[in-house]
Amino acid sequence: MRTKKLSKKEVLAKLKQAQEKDLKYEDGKILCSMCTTPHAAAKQAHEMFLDSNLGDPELFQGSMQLEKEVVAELAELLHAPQTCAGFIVSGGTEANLMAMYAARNAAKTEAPEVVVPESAHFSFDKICRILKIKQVKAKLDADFRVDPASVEQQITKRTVAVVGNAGSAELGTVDPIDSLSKVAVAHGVPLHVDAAFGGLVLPFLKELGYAAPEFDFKLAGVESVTVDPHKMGMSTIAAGGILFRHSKTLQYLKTETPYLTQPYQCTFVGTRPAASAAATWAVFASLGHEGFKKTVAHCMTLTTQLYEGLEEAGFEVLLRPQMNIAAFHAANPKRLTQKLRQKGWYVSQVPRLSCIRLVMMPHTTTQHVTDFLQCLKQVYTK
Ligand code: 0PR
Repeated sequence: MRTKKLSKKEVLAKLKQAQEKDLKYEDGKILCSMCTTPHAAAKQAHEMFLDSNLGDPELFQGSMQLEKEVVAELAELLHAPQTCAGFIVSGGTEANLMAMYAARNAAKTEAPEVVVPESAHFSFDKICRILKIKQVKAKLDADFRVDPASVEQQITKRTVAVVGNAGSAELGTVDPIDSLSKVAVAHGVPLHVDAAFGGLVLPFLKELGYAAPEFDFKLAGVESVTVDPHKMGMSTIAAGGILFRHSKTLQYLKTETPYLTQPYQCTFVGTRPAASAAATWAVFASLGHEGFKKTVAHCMTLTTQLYEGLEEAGFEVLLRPQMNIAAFHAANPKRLTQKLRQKGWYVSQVPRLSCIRLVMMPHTTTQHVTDFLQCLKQVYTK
């Protein structure tokens, strides 16, 4: 630690200097992120609850109430029954971890296995390593959705859970959750749905006239769902969400916390920011259902603009986007990513699929898409 302290002015100047090096969502050059500029109400709430800790909730009963209310709103949106339970956690990774931990502990199997789609988020690689669960990958169909027959083939007596994507991180594809639910019920294993990104998109798509398959607790086999407010929820980082169909599942997550104000914790993170839970509550309260629908409509309009623009320019798009993520083939995705970066654009590549992937977030505008397409046409060489 430094021996000569800085003045208040110097501290601020240094912070500003660092912040200036960060990209700004509003500049529209970030086309690879699933996070976005938080809603103004979220920023305000975050600041108000900076020192509140959901890890010791009796000390912060107002914060605890906000978390309960926002979890109830998510539960209602995703058709969870009254018996459900959930938390605002640090992100999709912790949410998926909690779901897998509960499934593994409930099954009490010696050599646990989980069947995930080939397109599962890399958080499952970490989770399975930590929890010592064997990760078995099920094949995808031609539309990059998991093949339920392949999932069923991989189920053994050691399977503790099946995972489906409702908005894959790579392409935003929605696995056939209804079929997976039937497979899960038939084999008596819980189905976990990773809707970290799609959980706050899919519920609004149908109302907007887009095809939107069922993916939530309406389907009997769905035991848990990940849904992240710090992605399409326009909350502050870190706000993930985990919902369990039955609060009794929490028994498999409990750790005793003898000297805290509550006797046990279910989340992995101990000291937990109430700030991002309060921020999530504030966005939900400020936007309501109609506000979210409008945001999703905006992102989908841009996705169509992008998709059509890519096709018109002769790019080979991978699939008609199911959500606000588009992707196109590139002969050398790494080189193209670098070329675009030299022009200030940040896109991501999926080497496995030899493609470039673009996420249309609330901060993106029509002008950004137009500018990007123009630049892409200039720098692309086969
Ligand atoms: N599940 C899905 C479907 C996801 O898309 C992600 C994150 C996770 C789980 C894990 O969530 P956390 O990162 O909250 O733990 N998907 C992106 C990723 O691959 C998120 C992201 C965000 C990527 C910002 C880039 C970026 O700049 O990490």
